[in-house]
Amino acid sequence: ANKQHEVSQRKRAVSLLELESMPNFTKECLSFKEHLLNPEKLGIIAEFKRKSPSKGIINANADVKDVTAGYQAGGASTLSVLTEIDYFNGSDIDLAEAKSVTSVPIIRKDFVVDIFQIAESKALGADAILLIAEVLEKEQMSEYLAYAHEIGLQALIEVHGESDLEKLPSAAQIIGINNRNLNTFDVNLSHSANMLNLLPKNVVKVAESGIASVEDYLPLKQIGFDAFLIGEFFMRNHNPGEACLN
Ligand code: IGP
Repeated sequence: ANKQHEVSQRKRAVSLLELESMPNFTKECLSFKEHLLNPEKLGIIAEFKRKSPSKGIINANADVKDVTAGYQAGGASTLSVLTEIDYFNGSDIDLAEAKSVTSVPIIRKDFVVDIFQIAESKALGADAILLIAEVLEKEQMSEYLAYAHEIGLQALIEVHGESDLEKLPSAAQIIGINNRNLNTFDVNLSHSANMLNLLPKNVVKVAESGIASVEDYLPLKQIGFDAFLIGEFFMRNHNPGEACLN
C-alpha cells in the first residue's frame, strides 16, 4: 500500500510520455540473460545493498560507483542495484551512478506494483526489472512482463513457494527462486535446490539470497542453476568487489 502511494506521487511528478522521451528510453538494453549465460563467467549477479529489512544496516557508507565498478572488475556477470528507499535505503541515483561506471547489464531492484515503474526503469537506464510473484496477481505478471519485453527490458521473475509457480507467465525467460521467505525472512539454502525441478526447462535459473561462499553456490551450479544473486555476503566486506573475485 505504501509503495502504491509512493508510485502515485511519482506519477504526478512525471508523465509516461515524458519518460518515453528520455534519452535512455530509446537506447537498446544489454541482454541480462545472455550475460548470465556467458560461459567465461560464473553467473554471479552482484547486488549493491546498503540496508535490508531483515538485516538492518549492512554497509551504510559504501560508494555505489566504487562497489559496482569493483563487482564488474571482480567478474560479476551482471549487477543488481536496489532503488527502493524505505526498506533498503536505495535510490534511482544509485542506479544511474552504477550505470555510469559499468558496462554489464543492471537489474533495477524494487517492488514493482505498477506498470509505470517499468517505464521508469527503462528511463533510468536499467536493463532488467524484478517481478515478484508474491506481490503480483497472475494477470499482472504476464501484463507487466509483456510490457517490459515490448520496451526492450528483460525481467527476473521471482518465486518463493510452490504456489507462486502457477503465476509464472509463459513468456518468462529468467526465473529466480528466493531462498528467503519474504514474510518471515527465514533463509533456507536448500530451498532453491528443492524447487529447481519444478521450473520450466528452457529458462535461465537463478538462486537468490543467503549465498555466502563458493561452497554455497557450486553445488547449486552443479545441479543446474545458471546464476546466483548475492548481496549481503559481498556488501559486508569493506571491499565488496574484492569479495566478488574470490
Ligand atoms: C540478495 P542476500 O542474502 O545475498 O543479500 O540476497 C537478494 O536475493 C535479495 O536482496 C533479494 C531481494 C528481493 C531484495 C531477493 N529478492 C526482493 C529486495 C526485493
